Amino acid sequence: MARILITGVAGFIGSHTADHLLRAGHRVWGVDNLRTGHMSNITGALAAGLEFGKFSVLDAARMERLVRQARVDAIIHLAALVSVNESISQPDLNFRLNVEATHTVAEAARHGRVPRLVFASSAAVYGNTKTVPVAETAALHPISPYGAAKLASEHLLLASAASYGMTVRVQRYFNVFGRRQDPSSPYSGVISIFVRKSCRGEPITVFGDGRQTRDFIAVDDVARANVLAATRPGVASGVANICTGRPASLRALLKHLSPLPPVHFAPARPGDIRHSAGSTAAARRALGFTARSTMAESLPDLVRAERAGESD
Ligand code: UD2
Repeated sequence: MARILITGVAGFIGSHTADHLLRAGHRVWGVDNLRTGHMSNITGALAAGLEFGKFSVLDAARMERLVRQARVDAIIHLAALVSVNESISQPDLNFRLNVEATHTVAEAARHGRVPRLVFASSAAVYGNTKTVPVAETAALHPISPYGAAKLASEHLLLASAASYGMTVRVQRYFNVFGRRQDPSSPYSGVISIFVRKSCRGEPITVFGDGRQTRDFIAVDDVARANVLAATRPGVASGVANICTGRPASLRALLKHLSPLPPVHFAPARPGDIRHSAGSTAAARRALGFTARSTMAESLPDLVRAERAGESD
């Protein structure tokens, strides 16, 4: 069984990743400064043995101490500023939380001789790509400070891999959805927003004509991809999209909402991309990963959880 450290463990993706690792019998440490994460996300993980520390990954001394003491086999670095809009309004904070923090984690891994590091990157590194599905070899032209910081972090980590011999897996997540994604934030994913409003009978707003498509991937699939990247034997450094390869339109999403709340149409958001989907080949080849659940299969579970007022 492996010894794994998750940064950003109390966040949406971090908490699900911890649950999956613990269920598989691994030993898990987690850190989170609770800026956007919530302790309620890790109630189950704590009960299942998660060892939690509340501090920022920018605290280099504490990070290094923890990495040395826990003698971890892998770090899954998920701690980040996660909102594209916040990165635009606060570029300094974006730089600190999405670039400097990655460097601090990479240095803790180097000093602690951690053999493997898994990094949460994003489809935002591609920018307005015209190619669908987009492969990892496509041109990278991020159009937000967030996307630029994720790309800078990818380069820093892959250079660490080349210089110091650790294995680095870069995971480019597409549109992740599922339980514990905070729908009260205006920057939350469209699925969380629509599911909450549908359950409350509140009107929803579709920006644009609703024919735009996204590669929606369930958080359980993303957590499984993280577990594979951190624990699968014989994995080499590299980059992979974490996506389904099967895009769906907002209109298709509306068909699965029951009851369907009143729908308003508004002009498309500035900068909104029309179609987004990823190529799945690299993740299959490098990690043996294929997404299992579809949006249609996952939605009823999400609706049930929302109705029951469950946070997990
Ligand atoms: C996703 C990521 C973002 C960044 C970006 C890169 C999420 C939540 N966001 O943004 O972090 O990586 O991809 O390309 O995964 N919409 C509505 N009504 C609403 C909310 C959204 O019509 O109330 C539309 C929105 O205009 C867009 C689509 O739904 O066309 C998806 O929006 P989103 O905010 O869930 O995700 P996206 O792809 O803009």
